Amino acid sequence: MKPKLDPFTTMMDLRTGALDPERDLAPRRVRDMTGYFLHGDDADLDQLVYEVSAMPVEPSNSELQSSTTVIQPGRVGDEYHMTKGHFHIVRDRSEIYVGLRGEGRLVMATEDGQHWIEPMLPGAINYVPGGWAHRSVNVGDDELVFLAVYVGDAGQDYRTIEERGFPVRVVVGDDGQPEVVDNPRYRR
Ligand code: S6P
Ligand code: ZN
Repeated sequence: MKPKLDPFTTMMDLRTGALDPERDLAPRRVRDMTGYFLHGDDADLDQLVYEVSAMPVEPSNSELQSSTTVIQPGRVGDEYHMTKGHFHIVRDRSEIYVGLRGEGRLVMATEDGQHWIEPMLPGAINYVPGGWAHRSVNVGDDELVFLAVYVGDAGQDYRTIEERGFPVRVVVGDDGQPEVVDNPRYRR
């Protein structure tokens, strides 16, 4: 076969996730996440929640997509900063996350309402099988940084999560530690 791409290398700062050369950077602020946090009404709309930096590769199933995500420490109401979370549009497409910095929780859920939580930390390789929606939550005082690698044609379905939410939320408990509680707004 005739190759479609020339090989290339991107340098990643293992502490900050910064890519060199810089890639497209997508910031997500509280204003971009209306409806995602249960108690988000009084939040500062300019507050930066996370940024994603993705490699420029076409979205086909013969490629691997990759990106780094940096989630700022902080909360909106009682909920820790988190990504929007999504199913893959092509539902059976899988993904791995490699933890680089900080402490997080990877919240996963199936369409029939099961949920599953894995720890995110430097050196952890989290496997997200096809069929599991995934959301990363920064429960620490530092940035949460991780590398994601996924099947090229996976695509991101945000609408299902916007409509139904995740079955659980990760909140700060009375003892100041992260706690997983049911999401009263979850719709299966
Ligand atoms: C893509 C992969 C990650 C996320 C990123 C931000 O399939 O799971 O690159 O896009 O962590 O999360 P979200 O939910 O805003 O896409
Ligand atoms: Zn994904």
